[in-house]
Amino acid sequence: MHPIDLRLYFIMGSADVPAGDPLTVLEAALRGGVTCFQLREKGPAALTGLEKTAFAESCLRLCRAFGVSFIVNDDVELAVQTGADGVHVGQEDRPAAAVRGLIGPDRILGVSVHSEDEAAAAVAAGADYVGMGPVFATRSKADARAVAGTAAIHAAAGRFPELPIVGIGGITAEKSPAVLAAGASGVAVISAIASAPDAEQTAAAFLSAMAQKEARV
Ligand code: 3NM
Repeated sequence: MHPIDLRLYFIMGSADVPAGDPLTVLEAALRGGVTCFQLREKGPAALTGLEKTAFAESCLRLCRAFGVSFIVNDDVELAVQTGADGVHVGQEDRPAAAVRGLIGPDRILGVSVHSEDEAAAAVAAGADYVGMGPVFATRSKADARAVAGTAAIHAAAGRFPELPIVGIGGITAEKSPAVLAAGASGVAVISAIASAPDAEQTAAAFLSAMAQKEARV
């Protein structure tokens, strides 16, 4: 597997930046220090076909320029076609074990989970990391589950100490230290960065909030 730095995992699709240019936002987030990026093109306004492929290629180029891993949500074919570093799937997408078979052993496989049992199944299917949420209330996912707080992360981290876990859902810079304290390796973020007036400054604020937490431990 590629080494992947999950500490500040930015997720975005074009629909998450309705009023601006998503590539400008991605570049600003990368300048601010996001450590990993997932292209998540979802919803009624999502790009499809050649437009989606071209957008993915632009995102990939930017990520490469900053040495940041580029992960594609759900679309295994797009991930393979563009040479992405990995794929992320949810519980309602193609089964994780099937995706692992399609992408081979070297690409990163991430799986969204909501319980210890789903985390166990993801590990068995060959996941390299899991996303757990929603930690806090979110408006970025229409079909999000009930808010789970940090308890689910704490339980999963205790049972699978080697499994990298990223918290997701409603996470802000201020709330990010609590997610790490529960045992997560990082935080996954859409709106706090994609909707920020200054994505660069906001990404940097996340990293500094998390670094300060570590300095206190
Ligand atoms: N997955 P924001 S919550 C994509 O719980 C996604 O699995 C979730 O966006 C889960 O940072 C979520 O804007 C949305 O709250 C996260």
